[in-house]
Amino acid sequence: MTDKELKLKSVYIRKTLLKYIYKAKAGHTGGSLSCTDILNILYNRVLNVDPKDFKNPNRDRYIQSKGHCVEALFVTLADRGFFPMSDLEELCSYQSHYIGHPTKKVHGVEQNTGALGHGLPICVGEAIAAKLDEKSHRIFTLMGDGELPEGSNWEAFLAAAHYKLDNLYAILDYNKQQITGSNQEVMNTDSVKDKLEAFG
Ligand SMILES: Cc1ncc(C[n+]2csc(CCOP(=O)(O)OP(=O)(O)O)c2C)c(N)n1
Ligand SMILES: [Mg+2]
Repeated sequence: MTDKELKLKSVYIRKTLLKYIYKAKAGHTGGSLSCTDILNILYNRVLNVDPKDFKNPNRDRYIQSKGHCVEALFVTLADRGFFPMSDLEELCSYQSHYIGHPTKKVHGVEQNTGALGHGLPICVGEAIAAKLDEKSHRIFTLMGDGELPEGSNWEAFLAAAHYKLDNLYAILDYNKQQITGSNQEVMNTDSVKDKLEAFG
């Protein structure tokens, strides 16, 4: 896929997720729009995953820690062929698997997430397991900057550095906002860069 095609796909993903959030009258609009480019590039440039062979033990793992932004994930997965896009017509409807947070009942979702602060710790476990099994697949997580106040993340950062987990990729969607206001107002985490460097 060319850079231009990738850019156009981001536009398509944004338009599509807005359509389904509007239809469902539920969703996390800002956070999903914020991570669309990241998901697009992960699923169309970076991750070694195959919708037809999703359980392949050698696949790369992607666990979305900012689980509330599930609409961006669902649309990206559907576009990549994990399930028909039309499935999202039932987003957030009674008894649907396409609920407001990622669940493993949806083909292509690695892990149930949504309670913030769990994606990175799970990925640290996955990364250690891959090393023990002498596997070369990679582990990715996408975190929100508003979930950094969860203490579990900082234990996970410590462990990742301690065990030298070079197979682990923690991506931070550093949009300086969270649901109830700016990070400065809700919980100041400055300077994230200095803190992460200090944690190794
Ligand atoms: C443990 C926990 N506490 C509170 C919430 C409620 N909550 C959902 S999203 C959110 C803010 C997330 O902000 P951020 O991670 O920055 O996401 P983004 O800006 O990318 O949408 C909060 C507090 C939650 N899902 N889990
Ligand atoms: Mg944020």
